[in-house]
Amino acid sequence: MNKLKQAISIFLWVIVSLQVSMAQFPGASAQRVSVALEHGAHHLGKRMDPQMDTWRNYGLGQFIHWGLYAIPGGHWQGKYYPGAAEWIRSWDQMPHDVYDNLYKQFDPKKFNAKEWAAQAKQMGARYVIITTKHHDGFCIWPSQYTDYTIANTPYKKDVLKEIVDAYDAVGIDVYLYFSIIDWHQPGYQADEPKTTTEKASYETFKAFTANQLKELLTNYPSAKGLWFDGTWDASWVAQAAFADSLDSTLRAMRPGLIIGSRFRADENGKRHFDTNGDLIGDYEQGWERKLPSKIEDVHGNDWDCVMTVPENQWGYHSEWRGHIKTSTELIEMMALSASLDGNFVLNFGPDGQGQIRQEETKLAKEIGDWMAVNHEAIYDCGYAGLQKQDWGYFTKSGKTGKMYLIVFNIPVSGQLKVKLPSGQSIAQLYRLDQPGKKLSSEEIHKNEYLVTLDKTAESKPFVIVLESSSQKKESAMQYEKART
Ligand code: JFZ
Repeated sequence: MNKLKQAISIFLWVIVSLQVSMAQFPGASAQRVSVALEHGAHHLGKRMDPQMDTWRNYGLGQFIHWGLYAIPGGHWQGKYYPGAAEWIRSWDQMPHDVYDNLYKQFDPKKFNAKEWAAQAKQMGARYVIITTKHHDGFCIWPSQYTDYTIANTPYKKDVLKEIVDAYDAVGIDVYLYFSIIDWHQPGYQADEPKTTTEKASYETFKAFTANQLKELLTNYPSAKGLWFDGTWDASWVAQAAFADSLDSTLRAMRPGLIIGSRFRADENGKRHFDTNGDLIGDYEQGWERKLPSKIEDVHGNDWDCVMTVPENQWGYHSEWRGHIKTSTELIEMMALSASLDGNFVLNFGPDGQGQIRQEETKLAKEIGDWMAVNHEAIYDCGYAGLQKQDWGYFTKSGKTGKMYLIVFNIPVSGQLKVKLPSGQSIAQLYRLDQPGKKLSSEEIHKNEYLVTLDKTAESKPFVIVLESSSQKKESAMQYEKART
């Protein structure tokens, strides 16, 4: 009898402790094997606070790369630099001392932050990421920790403040891009410091970096997050403990602060995803000039895709070569991003005078004209949970539950296939650009429909709103199932 009691209590103990260990990882499978990490992910799964909710609902953002590299614009002494314009300092044809004196010429006479913000607003961007300091180390704000700043240019004024104020004024949230790599700062090095002198010197660089970041959050209190870059060097990857503590300091300064996966590595040098495969930071920052193709690719994480107009130019290059993306291609990338729970961020590289080039202005206008009619299918929208079809992308509003068909390819039949989850039927179907006019659909299998389009030629992608209903409608499909 005693033995039986003992067996029962051991059994109960095993059940209870199993449940406790599973409860620690909601959403994770019971077989999850994990090692204890001091500097790994701080949260498993998505952050669900209001700030992060705002972030995931932006849909469209603008990236701006602006700095000294805009002056040479991808050329030096008449020669074309084939790399990304903002990297020209690393070109063997460009003498470092020449580049490092460009700041004496930085005097953007045509710079008007309000015009940039108005253009971004018209495009439909709901956030902007601005390069406060790129790899060259030049600061577009008057940092007190270095002389290599806007304050020592002929322009003198705080360009970053002008930009933050202008975007704030039109209701576009500001995020600050910051490069850890700093080619100008003494103490910075790419390799792990080895000698005592190198180590001491790298310590000064770490202190400098922390000071600049705290300064940015202090001076620009409306900024919602930091977008880190230049974090792949061995020297920085080895700084897991320092970066983790800096991360906490910055978050303590600004509750709700948003930082992506490109800031700190874990203690084993794992970047973006820690040793256990969990995302470090608040969203995945690895979708650079590339896009996922299916929902499984994003592993349930928030993410943004940052995209250039030509193949790989971020800063101003006066001579774009190769394929230049059209507004239709960019709108398709934005639609795909929304359909897989991501934000799409389009890059702009203003020139040395502070002007946004005509090609970019034209694209912004075309995207904005499309967004003016169709933004409802992008903002606050995410994965619809429906099977992808060849005509384009489904999105679903997290606020209204409405679904959207963003159509890029019309089949020769003129009919679009839609498969709804079982128990759902189509209640309303209309185009966003013709809301008064209902579209017709035919049920061809259970929960599977063909939507018939008018036979009109389309030159732009368009959106069909699908309001579904879970009310049991008598299915038109009365056929008996084939017996096999
Ligand atoms: C970096 C910068 O070097 C570049 O100049 C630009 O600012 C861009 C936004 O970021 O370049 C990268 C960084 C990461 C990847 C590719 C280019 N990546 O993860 O594929």
